[in-house]
Amino acid sequence: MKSKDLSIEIRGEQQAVAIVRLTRPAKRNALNDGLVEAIRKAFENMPATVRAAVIDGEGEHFCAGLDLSELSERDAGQGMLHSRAWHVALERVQYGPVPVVAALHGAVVGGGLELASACHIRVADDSTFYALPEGSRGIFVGGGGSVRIPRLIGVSRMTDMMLTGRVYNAADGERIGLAQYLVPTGTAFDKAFELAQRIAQNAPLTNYSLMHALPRIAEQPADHGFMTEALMSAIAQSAPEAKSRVRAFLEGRAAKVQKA
Ligand code: 1HE
Repeated sequence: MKSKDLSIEIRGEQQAVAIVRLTRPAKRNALNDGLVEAIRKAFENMPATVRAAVIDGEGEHFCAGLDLSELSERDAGQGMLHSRAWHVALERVQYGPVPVVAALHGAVVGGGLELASACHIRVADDSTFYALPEGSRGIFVGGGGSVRIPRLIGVSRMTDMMLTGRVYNAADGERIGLAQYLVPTGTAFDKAFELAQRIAQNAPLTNYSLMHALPRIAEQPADHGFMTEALMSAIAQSAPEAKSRVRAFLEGRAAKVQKA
């Protein structure tokens, strides 16, 4: 796919990992309408060989959020449609065909944090910082952040970030749940790619269940969640791939779980 602000490269064994990169470093990878649409199309049109994806940003920062130069051009109705377009694009990331690992560095702010929070795993390097400057710019989140970010860090922390402009550094971000991995500066992509390659080896149906069922079960009353879990587990275990993987373990041909 061709977009000057987004590149897609397919890598790894059996072409199983897609690298989706924001390539607008001169504007700190700020997300204009074209770039949001390119993200949507990238996840809608993943090649069939792809089993996992990494998303990262070129230059000193992951993403400076919404392209503020486009904001002044919109009236209320257009603003509503704009936000809904972000929702569709980031839903394609979260509920697309494959798990997505975000490799974070530098600024992960505003819509950049909204994009990161639509991914399944976030790997941050030590240069990462997180903020929601919408509060001080007189606007609100519009890319699904009010739904996804509280699920990572809680409503009160998000409220604080928006009311006070609080910036979390990389270590505190990992501590509160903005990222699951913290790695030395300059190594987030390598770690994310390693994780994506590992994820790509799972049975596709297991990955699909994790991406699509887990967040929905989290929204359901417990009683419904147990039922969804039972249905999902019945479907997953009935796949031939599940049978052969379990047999491989029982016959001593599959890796044991190693002590961490
Ligand atoms: C931009 C943007 C942008 C940079 N829209 N052009 N997001 C923000 O409020 C964050 C605004 N950006 C920043 O605070 C800083 O740029 C950074 C901390 C991310 C990076 O600082 P730095 O010193 O490396 O870069 P810079 O000199 O500030 O910016 C370089 C260029 O990128 C400059 O343009 P130039 O033509 O003068 O070179 C900046 O204007 C441009 N640039 N960030 C447009 N965001 C779905 S709703 C989501 C709502 C939000 O995301 S609100 C939060 C928006």
